Amino acid sequence: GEQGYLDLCQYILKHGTKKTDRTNTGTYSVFGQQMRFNLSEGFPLLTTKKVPFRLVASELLWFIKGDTNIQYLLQHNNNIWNEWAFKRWVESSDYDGPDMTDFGNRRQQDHEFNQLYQEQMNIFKDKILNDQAFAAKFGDLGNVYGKQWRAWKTSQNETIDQLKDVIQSIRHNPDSRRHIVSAWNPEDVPNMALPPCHTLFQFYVAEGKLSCQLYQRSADMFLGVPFNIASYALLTYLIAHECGLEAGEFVHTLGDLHIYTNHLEQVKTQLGRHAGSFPKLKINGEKASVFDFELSDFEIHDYNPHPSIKAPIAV
Ligand code: THF
Repeated sequence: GEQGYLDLCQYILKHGTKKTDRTNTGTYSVFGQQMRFNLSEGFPLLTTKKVPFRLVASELLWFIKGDTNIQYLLQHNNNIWNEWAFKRWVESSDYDGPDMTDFGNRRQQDHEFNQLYQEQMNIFKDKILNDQAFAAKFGDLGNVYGKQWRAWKTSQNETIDQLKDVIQSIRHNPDSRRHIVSAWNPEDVPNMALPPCHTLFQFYVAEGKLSCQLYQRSADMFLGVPFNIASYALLTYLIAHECGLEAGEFVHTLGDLHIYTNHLEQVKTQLGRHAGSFPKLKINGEKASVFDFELSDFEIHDYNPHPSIKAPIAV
């Protein structure tokens, strides 16, 4: 449960190695840990800070659609992937605004620069929403999750719909040990704005329950992981619903798990809070297929979290 998450954060603070990283932020990091969430006890949306379920759900629906363009996210007022598309624009020859090199770090250190950045980001978002040609060119993150899940390109130029296939295999051959979806496509990694952090997941059926295990190669414990837990829990509930199963466990296996150096105060605040009980997820029973769900088909009940805690995302 939530205590497993809090214990891992505590463990990193105590035993983590200080490491540099791609984003030049710095992290405290450990390698190889696991959390388990019993989905029949509730929906694992952390209570020690408010986790915005609406953003988790719209991101998951975006993956399920096979979409890789942030336009859909922006249409749903979801800004969590903006920086990675923005980066491609400001590094392109089409961009003629003020220099945005290393904007992720500079916007935190330099107030004047942050205002310039916000202006350019607003221009960018406006163009993604209102200029289709621009959105097609700069809204796309490349062959990220949605592409690999729904349309993995083979060497024979065919496509594999891993998500559809795994649902078929859960329905028709529940005892199989091959219920796997991989987002890690080595040939395609160079064509992604960001190589997938949640790399591979497997389903398991026993006693009428569907469980899911995720291998996450890189885990931003404070900002990303609470989203990732809720996202895979929701996916498990949806697939269980389609397959006539109950939701079992979500097992979350982490590779490089880390706390960014500019999240330390936030993590300490969170660790000082008491975890409550998890909320309940209600899904619209009239929808049968995973591919038919919309945001309005999900409701979270009895969610009483501590207040949200703001932190900067490392880009
Ligand atoms: N990059 C990094 N550094 N960490 C990540 O967790 C991460 N992701 C995705 C891609 N790159 C990553 C993006 N996922 C937030 C949450 C998840 C994200 C990105 C950002 C975030 O800022 N959450 C805020 C609320 C934001 C809002 O309200 O708009 C929060 O308080 O939870 C890992 O999948």
